[in-house]
Amino acid sequence: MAGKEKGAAACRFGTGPKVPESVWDKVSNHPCYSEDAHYFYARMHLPVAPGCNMECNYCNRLYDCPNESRPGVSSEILTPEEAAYKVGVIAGEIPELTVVGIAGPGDPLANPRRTFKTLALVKKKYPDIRLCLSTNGLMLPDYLKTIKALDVNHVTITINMVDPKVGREIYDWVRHKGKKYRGEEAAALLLDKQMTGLSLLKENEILCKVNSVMVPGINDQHLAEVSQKVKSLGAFLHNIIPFIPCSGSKFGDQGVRAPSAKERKVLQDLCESQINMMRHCRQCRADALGLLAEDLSQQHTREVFLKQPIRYDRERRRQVHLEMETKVQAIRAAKELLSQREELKPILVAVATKGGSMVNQHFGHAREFSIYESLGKEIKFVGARNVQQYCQGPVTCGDEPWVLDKVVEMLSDCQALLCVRIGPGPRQALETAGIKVFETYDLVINAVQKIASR
Ligand code: CLF
Ligand code: SF4
Repeated sequence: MAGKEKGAAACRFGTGPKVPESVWDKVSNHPCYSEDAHYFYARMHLPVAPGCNMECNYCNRLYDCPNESRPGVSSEILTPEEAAYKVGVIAGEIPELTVVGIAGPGDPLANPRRTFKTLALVKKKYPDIRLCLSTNGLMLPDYLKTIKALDVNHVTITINMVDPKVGREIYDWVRHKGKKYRGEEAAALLLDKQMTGLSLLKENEILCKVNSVMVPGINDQHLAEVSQKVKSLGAFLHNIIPFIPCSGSKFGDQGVRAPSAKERKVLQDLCESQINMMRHCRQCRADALGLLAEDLSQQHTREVFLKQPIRYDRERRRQVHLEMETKVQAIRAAKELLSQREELKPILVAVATKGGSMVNQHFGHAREFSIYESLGKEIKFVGARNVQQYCQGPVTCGDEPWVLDKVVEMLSDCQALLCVRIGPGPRQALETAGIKVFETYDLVINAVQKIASR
């Protein structure tokens, strides 16, 4: 659908290199593979894969909290039939849904029967939906033919190391074909399967994104090497995600800390010279649903969706996608215009946004700020930072000053903040910290450009 008609601007990945049109067609409405698409198109994870064939020292799948957003967490496990039914209901209710992925809460390929049955049902019943998988890669070479036959065009492999000596610190054990491996042997086996799987994906023209969990003191100094290696084997995109400390995981219990947003950005900037870098990941739950920046999973539980009728309407969905495509094109046109203007001041800007690539949210309502960087003639999205919502309503707003302190600290490396409205208290706190505040309602690109040109 998208991408056929446009010239050079349409074939760029974010601010990165151009990609061939055949690849562009696969990414243009995938919210994870295209930064522009993530403002408009939704994804849904189907939690059908509970088991795993290895133990990562950063993982704890036993803990479930509906308010927690991180991989491995799901409030329920669905059968393949329930999952396919849910796709029918949600694709009707949220026509912006373009991608259905299986990402756990265990590993999809450690649950092959449930995973492939689900994918086959969705492919048969809802052919305009893209299929996506996220795996540790251990069984990828074994199941590649099945993945290809099911038209799964996007596969993510989590690759945290390309050296078993680093790997032995990350993985407790790996179970492969009935045998359990530990230490360096386990890491070497996993690495071999991941590298083979990645090469096979490339050979079969299946787009591969590599996720790497950045763990300070364990693999943070090693991930540039990982980036280089996966690029050489044909990965399309690299996504460096921060370790989230959680009790019950080995690293969490040992007190290993999360990397700061600034440390992560330094690493992403370093790796971006060699590979397309994903910066808009929200580390979704295994039952996530909606735009990446929102999660509607708790509103669409089994109890709710099984009582709803399927209203999947392919023609209506096509119309909605055409409207979305027009909006995506407007953003690309604004980016293209930038390249014809004067150099911008290099600044970091925090934006309060509810989506649509617009400055369209009050400061006090933001649960995350999108961070944009102007550099040369480009403005790029460099990450989303979660905060506690400052204003919970007119009666209690401002009652907890430490919330504001935390927000200011989180944005301390930014020179400006854009929002629709802000009260005098927060404005003063931000400006005292050297963050200029601008109230506006505009396309983010245009608003940042105005500040960076002043
Ligand atoms: Fe899901 Fe992953 Fe497919 Fe996207 S998520 S399986 S590629 S449809 Fe996306 Fe979520 Fe980040 Fe994953 S924001 S955690 S990268
Ligand atoms: Fe957890 Fe995924 Fe590692 Fe399995 S592969 S232990 S589900 S993080």
